[in-house]
Amino acid sequence: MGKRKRDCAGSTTVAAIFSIFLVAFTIITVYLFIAKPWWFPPSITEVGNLIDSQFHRTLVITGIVFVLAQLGLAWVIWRYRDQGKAATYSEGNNTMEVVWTLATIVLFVGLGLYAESAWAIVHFTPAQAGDLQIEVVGQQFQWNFRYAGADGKFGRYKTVEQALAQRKRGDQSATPWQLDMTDPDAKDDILTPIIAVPVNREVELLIRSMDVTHSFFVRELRLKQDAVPGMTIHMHFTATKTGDYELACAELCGLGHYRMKSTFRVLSDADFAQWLKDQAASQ
Ligand SMILES: [Cu+2]
Repeated sequence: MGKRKRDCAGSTTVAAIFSIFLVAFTIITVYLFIAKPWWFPPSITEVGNLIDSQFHRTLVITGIVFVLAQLGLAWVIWRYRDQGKAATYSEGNNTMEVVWTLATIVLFVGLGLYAESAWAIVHFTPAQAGDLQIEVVGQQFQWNFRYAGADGKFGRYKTVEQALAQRKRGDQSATPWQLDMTDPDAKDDILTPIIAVPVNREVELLIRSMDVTHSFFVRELRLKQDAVPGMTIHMHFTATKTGDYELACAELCGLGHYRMKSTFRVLSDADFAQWLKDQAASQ
């Protein structure tokens, strides 16, 4: 009888370990989000600031839910630990089911509506007239950029027929992604391996791809856009801080994907004009 009583006395250890672990885990997680030892680089666009504010709003709301849920779980584990009695069970509570389902819907839809304006500025509002257009072409495994030059017009690329005819004549390097130099608009186009933009001026990218899907991603712009073969996708922004930033391909595009990087450079007006002049001279 005495032995059986000891068997049924219940256990505090397992419940204590689990509860303490959950509380410690919650405190460490919250600390990492507040102290921010690892965080995004600062945004350099107004849209980026809007996105960051939205991110923080979402993080605060979901953070509060997270903390309450983890502490609640720790409390339940401790409160209903094995106390040597027969277990009771509940078959659920419809009111609570309805309440937390509705609360989740309100939260998600609300945050979505709140974020809509930041999304719309980039995706539904066209760029202003007179912005600086730059063509971006993704290719396994590099980025190519093109500026329209003094005439402000992008020249034609070779047609497939032109490239094929050139190949027949023995020039095996001919492809339809080379400028057609018989087009006067193409003569002053400037091709570059890195992209530079003037600070505080609206830039419109025309994003294309030669082969597979790539993705134009600069963390500081808070923008990421796929480059899709056969399409020209427009994206616009105004960078507000000079500096050199990393441009990466954010779409797994083949074995060399990891080295598909370039530099995104934001320059003052004078530096940009000089840079473009240097690039033109080296064509
Ligand atoms: Cu790529």
